[in-house]
Amino acid sequence: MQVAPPKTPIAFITGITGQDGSYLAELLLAKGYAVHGLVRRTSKLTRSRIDHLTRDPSIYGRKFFLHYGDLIDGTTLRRIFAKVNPTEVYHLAGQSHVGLSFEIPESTCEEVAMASLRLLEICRDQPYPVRIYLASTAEVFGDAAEVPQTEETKFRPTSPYGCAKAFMTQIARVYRESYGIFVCNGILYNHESPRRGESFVTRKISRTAAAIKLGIEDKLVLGNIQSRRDWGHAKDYVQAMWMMLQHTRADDYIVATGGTHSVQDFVEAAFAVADLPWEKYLVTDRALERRLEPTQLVGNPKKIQQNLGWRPEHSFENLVHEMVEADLQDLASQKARA
Ligand code: NAP
Ligand code: G4F
Repeated sequence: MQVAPPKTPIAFITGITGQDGSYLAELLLAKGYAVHGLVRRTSKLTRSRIDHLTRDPSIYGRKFFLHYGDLIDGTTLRRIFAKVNPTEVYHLAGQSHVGLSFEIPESTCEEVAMASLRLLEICRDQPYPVRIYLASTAEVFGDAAEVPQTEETKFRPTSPYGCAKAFMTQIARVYRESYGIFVCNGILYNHESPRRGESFVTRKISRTAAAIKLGIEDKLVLGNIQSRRDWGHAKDYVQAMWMMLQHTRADDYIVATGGTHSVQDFVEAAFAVADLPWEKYLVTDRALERRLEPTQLVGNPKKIQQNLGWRPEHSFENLVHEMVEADLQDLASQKARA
């Protein structure tokens, strides 16, 4: 038997400590949601991207709550769902590094593919309808069958990570069609910010440019600098996630800018912000190149623009500028404290 959902929207976010989870939590709190997040036990209590929320007594324990759990622990996830009774689930957690997925394919597939199925099964048993967002990716297109890609483009992943996300995206469609579950796949292209993990190329570049400027490092070592990506800003992309769950009909959407830049373009722009000659500091190392790279990942965002009215607010130049400035400030204050 289904019961009426609560009046205040209740969000449950997996991956709340990550780049997207932290921006999404801020967005939903500003919209009046009660926000619950899944966190893993770690040896340190600091969770840098959400510490400002847990340190605020007007928020933490009142409208912002954290629950210990892990994607591979279905019993605990089920217990959290029973306690929280979310109206919207944003499933963002999982191993998110494409290159690393070649080193740890089994755990990547367990976390990305099987854990998503586990969550869908739990949502199927909820006492009232729950809306689910799943974090799919451009990597499902891999060796892309067409350029730009649309929601109809064939999946041809080129990494274990892409394969696991392809399974997740397909199984969600099956659950939507066979059980009538309100589940949306956001097929997101690369999105970055000052909160981006330091092992991703944009943050590696912005951080190293800032470190060179401050005399902390003397070179930037990268793999394939001709690689191109469709880069947007994470703040714009979490807005798209929320919009998908507010629509009357569940569907899949590409979220992208529709344009690309090369890794070298990013280096040039970042070093220009730091006022440094990039050619002097950039070194390439073939050991950092991937076994297989996707070809020409660029998304066509027409469907989300037309159906949901989504428009990105940040430009590429604005993104690079914000990232380098943030790293300059952060490293300067670390240096001053040392
Ligand atoms: P991220 O910064 O790497 O964050 C990943 C999050 O998942 C972290 O909160 C991490 O927790 C959590 N996590 C990982 N394994 C877990 C497990 N076994 N149990 C519980 N939590 C676990 O990723 P992001 O950039 O925010 O991306 C969010 C999602 O979107 C990911 O699924 C990613 O694959 C997908 N995506 C990202 C992009 C992009 O360009 N950013 C594009 C397309 C799709 P810890 O803090 O404890 O490590
Ligand atoms: O920053 P990246 O590691 O991001 P990648 O592989 O595109 O994956 C990101 O975007 C996906 C969506 O399209 C997400 F699903 C995924 O979770 C993640 O957020 O690498 C970007 C490009 C690649 O071509 C890589 O080979 O940069 C190239 N690159 C060159 N040197 C490097 C480096 N990448 C990294 N991480 N480190 C380097 O030193």
